[in-house]
Amino acid sequence: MKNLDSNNHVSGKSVFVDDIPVIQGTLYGVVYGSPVASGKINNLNLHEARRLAGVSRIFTHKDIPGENQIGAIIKDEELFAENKVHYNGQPIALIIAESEVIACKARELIEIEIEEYDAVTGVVEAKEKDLLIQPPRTFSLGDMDSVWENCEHIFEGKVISGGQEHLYLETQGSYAFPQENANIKIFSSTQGPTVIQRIVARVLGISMHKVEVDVQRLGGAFGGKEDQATPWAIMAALAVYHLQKPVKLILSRHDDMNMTGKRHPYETTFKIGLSKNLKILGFEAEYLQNAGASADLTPAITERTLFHATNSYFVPNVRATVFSCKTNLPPNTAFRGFGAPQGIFAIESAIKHAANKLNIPAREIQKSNLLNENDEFPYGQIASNVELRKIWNIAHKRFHPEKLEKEVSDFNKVNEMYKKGISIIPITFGVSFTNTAMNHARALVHIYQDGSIGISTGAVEMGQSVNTKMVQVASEVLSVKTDRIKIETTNTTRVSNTSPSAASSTADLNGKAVQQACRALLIRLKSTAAKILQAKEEQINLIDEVIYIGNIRSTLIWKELVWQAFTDRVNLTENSHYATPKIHFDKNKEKGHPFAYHVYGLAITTITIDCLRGIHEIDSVKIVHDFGKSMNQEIDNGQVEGAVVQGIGWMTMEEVVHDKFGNLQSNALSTYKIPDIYSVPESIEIIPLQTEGNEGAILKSKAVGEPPFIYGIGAYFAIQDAIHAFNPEYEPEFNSPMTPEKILLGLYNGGNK
Ligand code: LUZ
Ligand code: MOS
Repeated sequence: MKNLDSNNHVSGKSVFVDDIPVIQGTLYGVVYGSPVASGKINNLNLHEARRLAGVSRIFTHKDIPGENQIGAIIKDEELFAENKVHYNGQPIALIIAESEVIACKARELIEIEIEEYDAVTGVVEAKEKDLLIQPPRTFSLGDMDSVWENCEHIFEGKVISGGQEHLYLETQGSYAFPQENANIKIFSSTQGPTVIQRIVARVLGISMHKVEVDVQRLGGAFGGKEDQATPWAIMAALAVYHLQKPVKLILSRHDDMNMTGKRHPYETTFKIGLSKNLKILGFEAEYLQNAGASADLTPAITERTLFHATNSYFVPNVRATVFSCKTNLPPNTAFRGFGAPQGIFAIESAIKHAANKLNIPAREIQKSNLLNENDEFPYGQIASNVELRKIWNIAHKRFHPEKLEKEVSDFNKVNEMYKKGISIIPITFGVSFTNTAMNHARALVHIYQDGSIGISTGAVEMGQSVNTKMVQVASEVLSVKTDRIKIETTNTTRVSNTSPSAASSTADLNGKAVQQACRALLIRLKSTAAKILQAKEEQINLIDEVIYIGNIRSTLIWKELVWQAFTDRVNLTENSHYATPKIHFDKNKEKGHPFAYHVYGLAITTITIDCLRGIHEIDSVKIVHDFGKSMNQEIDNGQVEGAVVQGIGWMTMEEVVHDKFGNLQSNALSTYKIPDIYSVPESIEIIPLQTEGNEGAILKSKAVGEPPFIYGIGAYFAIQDAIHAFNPEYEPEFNSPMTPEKILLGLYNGGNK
């Protein structure tokens, strides 16, 4: 089944927040952000701006009836800065006007006096000054005190990974409406309708039931709208609260890039110890994570880094510590992978570093340490249904990495100014929100009297095709045609208390709830069918909209059955709740069983660099990926391809640059390069490892949103490999992204060319 929205997307009919027909009297908001990254507001002069014709009102913290506090995990973030500002672009005021153009003009007229402080932008400085979002967290396993003396080889090093701008096509935005009795309805481009409902209520000092949040779909999110859709929805709601007029607030691309957080940059120091036969005996890592000015989702991202510190390997002795450093940048936030890619890049760099020093291919170390069944992760979970060796073997049989390596070295022998490189990366990704409490979802299923079906869940469609998957689930359980099924908008009045659509878990959690609801409805319908056909309930089967007694086809069909059930006063609506079974985690001990299951995979990346220009092309990415039993291979392949390209972008070209004052330099598409059609790999080959799947996965079809992002890391090591072919003196550093500048430095530094 193809994505439900495909036709409407390509013909431009799909509705995003900014496409919602505008209601008469609508006003427009523009946000005034801090011009400096750190300082104290001495005076804010709104006089001239307020006088501009067409300006309705300008709001500041003084207009907040409830709490000026939007922090979802830690209450450390103001909606509007009151006294001090902590990053450039931090909202200080909201201008509401008859048009966006007028609001923008008014913004130019705002005058501010700020006593500027020195900005802290780097993690090392932040840590030295003890500027932390939360106390450091450590996961450990085994005995780190005595491990090093047993190691034959010990290596230490440093790994840096950069930030990443989400660059969803649809920028952040919301459109809020006054309702009767001071209720407010908000259309928002958010992954988390309930987060918005909760925090709007907090800031306005009203109860959650007065706030309705509705989401049709998002034009991309990637984590950027898990928590950071919130401020713009609150601001629109605040203006509605005071003005009782519809208010639309859509960020311009420039404001979006300046004001919102990104993937956390990391600086990691590691120590790795190996035995003579290349077993990793010890791994120690200290991750300095650049959290930005407030916590946002950082505490959860911290955890996911720790959960993925050893990637696909069993390491008996581990100590991994994250320092969440507080800096004067916008609060960094969720981004596909959620701290796991940063952790995995660190251990893969450590392995590569060791391999370089030992003058062996990294794959020898990788292979020797792959996780086995019943191995213990540093967080206490016991690995089960581990597919890594199977994947490794399939990759070898189907892709012949030794042959590929030979092709690379043959090419490199005869080409002077072009060099090829190759790398292998295995991945292991834990599926479930790391915060156990978030792993539940609900579905509301109506069967209408004509046999058509309407489904509401907490799942937000953001291009990942979750709605299509929900249709598949219902269609499979009820055995009805997919075009009988409609997926409704995600709305807090129909499905309450939702977790955000995140953690690759949306289809699992919401799909399970849909499945349960449909199963309950099916039981009732079978009971009606048994009555009509004078058969036993357990004999009744529904197959392709026809009712069977055993395997004998009856004349009763779906539509008729539903109508009969309705006239028989059967309840044709079901509301179902699903909570992932068995998972738990003890944060005091840092041990437990946090994940429903793991997703495994492996990618072989080959690239060619141009040694004159320092640019590169990805020749191929060859993947063996554990889909479980994919319920929709085309959609899942699409997720893998998109994730790989996004991962390669993070590793090779996307460079978030701030100057030392904390001003974003890469604040437009002319200065921030994301992969385009010309930079995607020549070929992405995906071998689906169809495994037994896992009961925790919907229809045994494993989560696919984030894990394949990590394959992109392979591009980094493949480029290093190519540089080395050109410059034998190359001293590899682990500092992503591998931009053309860094490639050139690698090619010509220390070498004799
Ligand atoms: N969001 C979240 C996530 O709140 N918790 C998680 O564990 C997570 N993992 C991946 C992506 N988003
Ligand atoms: Mo996320 S990184 O919002 O799944």
